[in-house]
Amino acid sequence: MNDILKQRLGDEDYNKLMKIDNTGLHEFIAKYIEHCNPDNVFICTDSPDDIKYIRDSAIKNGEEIELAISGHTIHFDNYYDQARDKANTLILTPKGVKIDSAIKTGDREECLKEIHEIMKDIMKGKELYIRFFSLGPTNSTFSQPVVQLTDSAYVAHSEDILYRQGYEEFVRQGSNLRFFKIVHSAGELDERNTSKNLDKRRIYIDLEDNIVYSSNTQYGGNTIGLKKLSMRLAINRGSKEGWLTEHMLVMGVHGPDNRVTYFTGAFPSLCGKTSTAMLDNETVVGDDIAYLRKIDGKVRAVNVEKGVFGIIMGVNSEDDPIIWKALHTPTEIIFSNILMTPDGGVHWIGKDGEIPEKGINHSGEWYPGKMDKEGKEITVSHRNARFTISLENFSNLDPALHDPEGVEIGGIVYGGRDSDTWVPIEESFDWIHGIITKGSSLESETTAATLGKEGVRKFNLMSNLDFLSIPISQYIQANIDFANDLKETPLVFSVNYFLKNKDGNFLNEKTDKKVWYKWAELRVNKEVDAIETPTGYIPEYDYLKRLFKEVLNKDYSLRDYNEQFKTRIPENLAKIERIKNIYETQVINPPKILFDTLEEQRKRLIRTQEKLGDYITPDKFV
Ligand code: SPV
Ligand code: MN
Repeated sequence: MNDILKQRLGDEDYNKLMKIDNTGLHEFIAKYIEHCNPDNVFICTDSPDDIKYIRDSAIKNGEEIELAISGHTIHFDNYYDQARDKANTLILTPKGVKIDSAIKTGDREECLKEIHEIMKDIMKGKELYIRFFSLGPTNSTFSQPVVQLTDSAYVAHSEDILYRQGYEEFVRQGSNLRFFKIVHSAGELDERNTSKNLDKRRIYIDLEDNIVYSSNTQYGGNTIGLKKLSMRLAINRGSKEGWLTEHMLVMGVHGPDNRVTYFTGAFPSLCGKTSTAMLDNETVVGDDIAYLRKIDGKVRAVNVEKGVFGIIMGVNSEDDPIIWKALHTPTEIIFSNILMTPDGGVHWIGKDGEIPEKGINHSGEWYPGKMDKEGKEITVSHRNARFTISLENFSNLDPALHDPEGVEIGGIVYGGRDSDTWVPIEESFDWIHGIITKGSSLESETTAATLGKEGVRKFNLMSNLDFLSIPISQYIQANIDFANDLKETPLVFSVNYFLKNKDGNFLNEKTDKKVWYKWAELRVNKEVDAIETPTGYIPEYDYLKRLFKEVLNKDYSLRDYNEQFKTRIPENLAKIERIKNIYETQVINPPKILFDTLEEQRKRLIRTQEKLGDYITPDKFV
């Protein structure tokens, strides 16, 4: 093994690697250097020179193009490689092991054979970049070290913006290291430097060896090893060790007298997660992935990342002032799959200003009205186009981002796209009621952005279904058990920004959510009463009215309140039936407490319906 490394690395990189005293790491690296067979290997120690080398390589390789503003670059993924590839992302399981049908699995032995065939000599003619990172803050019980092998300088560069550097941590821990391993290759590239062999795009997650393989793709969600790839490994590891990996934002909600109460929030993609994390009167710790642990009887959470890989569609100066400002600052930003204009400017769907007449986007040379091979009009940017930027560029960054202890969590929020059932905000009766009737019952409606019919509800428990690497029942049980022996249990809320009236118009304005979090913050601190309904606790009108005035300088009418906060019994009953049906037919061995909790809620709803009818305004419960 040492011979291979000496021979393939050259003196300088060999010495860099040997500073990390870990034979398992050396063996792993030697194995994949031999197997993938790159022309060069670069070991990144996170020194400014090494970081610059990676950044420069992305431009030299043509994976990124420099834009007019200093530090800004643009990257394009293949036109057909614009999102997470759910069909080819498999959790590898040993023969005979059955997991819920909602989690895609592959036979471990066969898939390992297949991916190794695909990756044989895949890096020929290319350079392999080897990088070390820490998921979560360094020097912390939360830290999970990761080694990334990739032949994409774009991926290695993105990770520099999004994750905490870890070479020093690897050196420090040496033989004690326990780390996740990622092997990625973009595969052969076409004339635009995008992955060419998309038919051989694979993302295979091997829980047994804690390795993720990713081939023939560049889109970040398939390739940035520390994001959704490591997330699946972490869900598995945490479930065995009593901590949680969640698809959650972390934010500081600011209460009276400079009090800050931290919340986590889970929302499916395109349901307001980033815009919630970015509320301009609160502070952001993270916008995508959180680890939660019990420390001294309290729940504490960290942001696994330190940057944002955010959706850019719709970002404009009025709705997203903080993001807008950051995106116009000369700082390190990678835009992906938007339009680059001839003068090195950029444009995307929903940006302020006119759509340019020409430029280059994810489809190549672009002009308004351009059609793709399928006869579909190509928009100025892809709907899933993104920006990659470090959180330090946001004016609402919370100072606790890098705290090794994480932040103490007072409340957990679950939200989806729901036009007719859940009220804008509601607190559950207790932890189990919240985990079952809110988290485990989360659904979200499809939008015009995705293929197929609009408004179809999709089940997505805890908004984490795409990333589960363990059976659903085990995941729910881990969430339930998480509250055992806590001295202080976070309150669990549901939110719904997407309620509509009969005419299909939204019942709330985008900014109303600011009020819901202020109310939740007061609830966590036991400073405000609430109204008990069959589905949970909701705000009182008088108090909300006050908050609307204070926070938004808006007069909140009783009519709006009643329309938004009435309990919709038929819709809630229908939802319980849907959720019960999913657990009965699609989930192996769901915990009994799930059905019991749903049944209790059903009975409360029926009793109320008999007394008060189908649609009940809050005053009837007082
Ligand atoms: C999401 O889709 O939930 C994302 C982007 O955060 S991705 O990296 O593709 O997962
Ligand atoms: Mn996400």
